[in-house]
Amino acid sequence: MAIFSRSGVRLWSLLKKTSRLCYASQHTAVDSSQYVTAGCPEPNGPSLQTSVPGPESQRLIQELDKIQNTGSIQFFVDYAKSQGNYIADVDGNVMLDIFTQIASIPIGYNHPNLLDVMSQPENLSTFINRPALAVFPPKDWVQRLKSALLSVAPPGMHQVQTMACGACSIEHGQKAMFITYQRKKRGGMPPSQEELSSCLSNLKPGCPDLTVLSFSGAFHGRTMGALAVTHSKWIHKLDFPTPDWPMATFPKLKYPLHENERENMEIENRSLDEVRDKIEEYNRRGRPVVGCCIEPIQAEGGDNFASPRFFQELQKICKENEVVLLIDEVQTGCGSTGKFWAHEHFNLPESPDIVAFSKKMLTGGFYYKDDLRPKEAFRIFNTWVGDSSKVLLLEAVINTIKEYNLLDNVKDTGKYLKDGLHEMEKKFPHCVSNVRGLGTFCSVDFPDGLFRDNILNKLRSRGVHAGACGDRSMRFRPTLVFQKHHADIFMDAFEKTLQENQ
Ligand code: PSZ
Repeated sequence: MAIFSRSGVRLWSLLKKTSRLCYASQHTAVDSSQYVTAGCPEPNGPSLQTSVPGPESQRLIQELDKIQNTGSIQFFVDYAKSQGNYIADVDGNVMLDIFTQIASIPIGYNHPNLLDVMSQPENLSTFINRPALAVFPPKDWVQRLKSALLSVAPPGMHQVQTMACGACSIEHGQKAMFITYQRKKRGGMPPSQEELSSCLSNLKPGCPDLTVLSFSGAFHGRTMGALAVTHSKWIHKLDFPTPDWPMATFPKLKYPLHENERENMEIENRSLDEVRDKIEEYNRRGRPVVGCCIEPIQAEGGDNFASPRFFQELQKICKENEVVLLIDEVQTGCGSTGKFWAHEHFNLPESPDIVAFSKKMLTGGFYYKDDLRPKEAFRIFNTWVGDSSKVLLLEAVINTIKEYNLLDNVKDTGKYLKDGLHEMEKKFPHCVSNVRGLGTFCSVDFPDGLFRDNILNKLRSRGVHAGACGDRSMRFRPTLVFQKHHADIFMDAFEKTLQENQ
């Protein structure tokens, strides 16, 4: 654990005091300091006072509904009282959180190492004054980028661009593809006057008809370019005039993998053939494919995996066709698969061309190969281009991952979790199927979406907050400090729930 400054001790003891006050009135005594998980004190288990959402959450939802649509809100959270793997709501309920803000909490709620960053007087100006980073960076910016982002860069990637969120990172990664393609096409010549004027009216040749290939079931974000490569659900897409860009079928593997090797290989080969065909077709139509976006594991689309061989072949096709390969690690990055980047599981002969990140990385952004670096300033640009205070926190996250060997923890806990899920699959074969995962990035399928949603609700009434993905899957997106005893708490609630529902 980091050594506290005086103000750090104050902040932390305040947080502890308030948690004790809250827990004092509960039936199940929860001593916030009883367990310490990778340096983070947390309750010894879930404890529920009301159903979720409870009366206070419902009151707040009604209040908020006067101002905005609240259809997506599950419950209101007390973030000061949430600790480690446990999320506390405004009704005094404490739940084991295996969804973690849609996979975005790296080392648990209120980890002391993060509170410590907040409490260092020399860091305060970074939190208070949000800079326009591409114009007026703070004096320690280069050092911070090196000690945080570049220290975990995928091998062979030395350039990094921060951004605010995941979609924004994908969007600007695509711009890097387009800029590079056009620069090469011009062969070192500057853009013509016609290009400069036509681009202002969204017309050719300044706005060329370039395309980016993506996959069925993909999710890359909701801004226009990111949405054009997203194909998971209509709710993201309907009514928006996204361009007609090529889409290939993402392989849908059959489980268990070892019993379906030949068929899975054929499924993947069909996808790869489609990729080749789409590139050829769009190139022929004068709408060149300049980039390809893919998630290492399709998350929103239902936790769909493909083999390392598939990704190796895809990279080969991209290289043969001079297509820039963007691997979207927004949900998979930062350790939850047991390696820092999920694509490290694929043994690619060389790094992808662009790797996008956000969520657990706390800042959005992307790494890219030198060739994709824009020659002119202001081409990949906006006001904030990220947030330097998030990079400060990220540095503490990365140090904590190293300090507590959290990647090893993820591998160990992930194996334990997956073994437990296989047990459930054996015990309840009509309910649970397709157990899959890397590290703790695991998931299971249920017979249909209704069944799944019912299981998630019942789990929540047992104090476990889990998430859905795809049509009928439940996904595990715990923190990197999720351990075997947390997996036991989940498995106990899961088994009881399945017993009721079989
Ligand atoms: O409904 C939504 O907008 C959701 S639910 C989960 C996400 C978005 N995930 C975000 C995401 C992602 O999982 C991948 C693989 N790529 C890009 C994004 C977009 O990130 P944000 O949401 O930060 O723009």
